Amino acid sequence: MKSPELDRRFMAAALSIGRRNAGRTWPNPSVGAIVTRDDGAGPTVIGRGVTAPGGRPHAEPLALAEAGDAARGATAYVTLEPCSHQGRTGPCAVALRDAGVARVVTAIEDPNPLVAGQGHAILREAGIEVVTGILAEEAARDHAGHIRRVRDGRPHVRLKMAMSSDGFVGREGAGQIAISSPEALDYVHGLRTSTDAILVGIGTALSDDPSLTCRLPGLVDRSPVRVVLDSAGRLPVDSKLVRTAGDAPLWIVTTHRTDPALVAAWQEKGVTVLPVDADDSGRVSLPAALAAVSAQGITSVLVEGGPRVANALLDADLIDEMIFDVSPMAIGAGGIPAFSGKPPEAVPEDPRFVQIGDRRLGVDRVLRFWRKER
Ligand code: AOF
Ligand code: ZN
Repeated sequence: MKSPELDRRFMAAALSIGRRNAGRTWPNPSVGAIVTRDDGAGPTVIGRGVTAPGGRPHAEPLALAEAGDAARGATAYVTLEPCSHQGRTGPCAVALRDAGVARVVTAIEDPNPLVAGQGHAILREAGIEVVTGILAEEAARDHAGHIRRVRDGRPHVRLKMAMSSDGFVGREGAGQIAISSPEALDYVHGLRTSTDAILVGIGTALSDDPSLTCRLPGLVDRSPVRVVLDSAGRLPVDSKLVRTAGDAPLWIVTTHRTDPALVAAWQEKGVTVLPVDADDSGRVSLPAALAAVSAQGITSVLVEGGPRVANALLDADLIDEMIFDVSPMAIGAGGIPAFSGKPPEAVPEDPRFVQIGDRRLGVDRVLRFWRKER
């Protein structure tokens, strides 16, 4: 039995399996694959796979291994076109062909120039039925980081901001104010685990002295790479970020003018230092910083502050996704706007984005916006 409705259901299952390793497969996308077989009573899942942490093995050989000999004549659902290039192991398209799969359903083509349609071609040439484009929009969102990195040499930039009902992220001189509900905070820690890297500006690093690790019980080992933009080399060696460089990777993006003695002291603590060009104002050039992080393999970054970095990224048109955690509390006089220099209501109305989410987490409302394809 074969129907577009069934294809969508099984692709939805493959997408949800693929999401399991989001944030830990870089430089590769976290792909999901399932194998189904119909022995007369309707199709049943006989194999599942998700790209392994670190990016290998790919999803398809894992799903095929679980299916075993039953893969012969079966249908495979893969969230991304199976690869056609020779890696440490053979191409996934060849593995599917050699396993005797009769039908392959994919969500989107792999834009990686090493693949770019050739995976589908290998399958079709072998006489396998190939259907593509099933739940393509969802898959393009899940694989946004991979697509962005391959096409533009930068990661998918996801901005998260916790703000008061009147659009402020804090109050002048008040230090860190607790804005998020506990439920929203758990959600943010979940975002950290599903993004490759988390990025903050030096202003936030100095004022909050954050650790930026994922502290959901049992998920500490899933902390993302932490990236600090520090143009002039101001992050102290005794900051929490540097002190925890042994627990979760810490990368400092700085300019070439930073004191070599400080660079050496950071490196001694296990920090990876990425020197990039400065822009006209002497700060780290944002496109150069994102390119440097992408060159290391990072496909997605979560920007968690502060207002200066957020504004600079928005002005440079480098934000792909925005998540606003809006608390019912008001801050009022002396409030620091979420985007320095912009009125609080200006951002959700930004025509460059479409709203794709609105949910309640405890007393907070979490709004999600996605960059329109331009
Ligand atoms: C697949 N299945 O599960 C993933 C794929 O460096 P390699 O050899 O591991 O290849 C990485 C590329 O393979 C990556 O850039 C992307 O194009 C594709 N990822 N392909 O068939 C998978 N993760
Ligand atoms: Zn592959």
